[in-house]
Amino acid sequence: MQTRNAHLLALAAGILIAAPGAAIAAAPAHAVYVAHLHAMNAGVTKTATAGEARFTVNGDQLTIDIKVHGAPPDTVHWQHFHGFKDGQPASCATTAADANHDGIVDLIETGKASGTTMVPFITGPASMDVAHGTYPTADAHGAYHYHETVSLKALDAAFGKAFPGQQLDLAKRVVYIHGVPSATQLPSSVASLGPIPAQVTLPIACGKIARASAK
Ligand SMILES: [Cu+2]
Repeated sequence: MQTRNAHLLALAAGILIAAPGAAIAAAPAHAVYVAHLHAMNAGVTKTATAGEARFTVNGDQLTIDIKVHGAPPDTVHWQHFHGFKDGQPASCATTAADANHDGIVDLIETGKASGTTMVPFITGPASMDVAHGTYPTADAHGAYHYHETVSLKALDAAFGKAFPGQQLDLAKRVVYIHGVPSATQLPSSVASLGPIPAQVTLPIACGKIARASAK
């Protein structure tokens, strides 16, 4: 009986210790998050886009590293994290998301699994300028490396403005890489965002962000 009580006490103490830890976990001072990017719509790109997105939190600094290879070469690649405005966890859209059965999973069709476009990985992500930001261009071999460091406070503030009541919550988001050459022929059934050409927003890779380690 004594052992059992001691066990319960230890359990209660653990809960007490865990509670403030859980609050901190929402915005850890040091953490690494990784998304392994896998190809989508390879039937259109004729390549296998792959790579890794890595998010390193160090105090107020968030360093974003996105390494991509096998992407359509000499092409600008829009890239963002997507997620749900109500905080539910996003996942990458699969081929099952092809609602109109045109053989292509377009941006709009990713919405059910992945939510909406949230933070653009552009020069100066805190501007949150999805439509006009400067995105990376793949080289002649289809590779690029995006590297950007941003103030977490600034990005948090901009994010809260765009998505009231929401936090960055990286572990609930997915990274999308988009873009095929503008001359790529796509069926008219491939949907895009407003006036933005479908070639620009076509998803070519996705990866779910997960916490990799705590230091
Ligand atoms: Cu996107």
